[in-house]
Amino acid sequence: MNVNILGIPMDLGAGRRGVDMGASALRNAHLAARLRDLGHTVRDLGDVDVALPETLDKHASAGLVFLDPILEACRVTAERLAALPEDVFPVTLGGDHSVSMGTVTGNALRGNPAGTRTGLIWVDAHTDYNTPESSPSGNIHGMPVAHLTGRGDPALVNLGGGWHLNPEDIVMIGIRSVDARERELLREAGIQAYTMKEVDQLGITRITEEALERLADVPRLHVSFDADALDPTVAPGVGTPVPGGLTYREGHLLMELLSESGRVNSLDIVEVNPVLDTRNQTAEVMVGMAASLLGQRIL
Ligand code: B3U
Ligand code: MN
Ligand code: MN
Repeated sequence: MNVNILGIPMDLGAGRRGVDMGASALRNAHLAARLRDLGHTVRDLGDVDVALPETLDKHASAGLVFLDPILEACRVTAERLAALPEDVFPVTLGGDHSVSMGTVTGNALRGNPAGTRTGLIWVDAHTDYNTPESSPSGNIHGMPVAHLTGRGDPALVNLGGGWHLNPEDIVMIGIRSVDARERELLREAGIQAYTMKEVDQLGITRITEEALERLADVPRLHVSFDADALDPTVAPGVGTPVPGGLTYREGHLLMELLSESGRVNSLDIVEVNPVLDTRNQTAEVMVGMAASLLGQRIL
């Protein structure tokens, strides 16, 4: 496959500094070489320009912290991804999870300016379904999925022109931290979210099968993997660690099963925070997850 890597070194959407260095940490953990070893043709497209928080006034407009520079980075990200040839598999490196408003939109718009129907597999401890009104923090990394489905700030909602995700085309896995109002919004929208309780009860194999079955008619699938979905013992370098996450083996199994399905077209790796990490462990683990999604086999 032709794999293209694009970094979005942005921490404006997160509550603490450091995930802007995530893309660099993932490159340092030999992402490109690992994917080349699997037989892929890998090209690194470099980074999208992102404003530094030190150069900006930190103020929230209408409940959104750093709205304008985040909007701009997402707009450029979407534009770059939409312009790629259709056979490319983009691997986008965050950055905080607000980058996914740009990545999911750009991948949907590739080869089709009106936007192709896309299924989203959101691997995360959090549902990231807050709106500016429901958010307890104003941090935009807690809001990307709501905006992708067309709710929230009008400018962010309009990143894809009229294109949006259908709530029924979203499956979340690894969930264990949801805000009170966010829970109501998720229920109203009818989004399928597998919490850690379901991971324990049903197992990753059944959950992945159900997810692929639910998305059976959806032509394009995007995986957005927030490093905090993994247990903090496995992935300590994240800004908002939540105990009780996916094990190393569950994370790999999920990626291996998705890989075997042959249906995934693009991947985000987000929320890796080298400042809080131990010897780049989290970036190394996440590179392993990407390798499993892109065809790494034990035998
Ligand atoms: N739900 C909280 C916390 C949060 C969401 N995503 C992350 N943290 N990484 C919020 O601020 O919206
Ligand atoms: Mn997230
Ligand atoms: Mn998260």
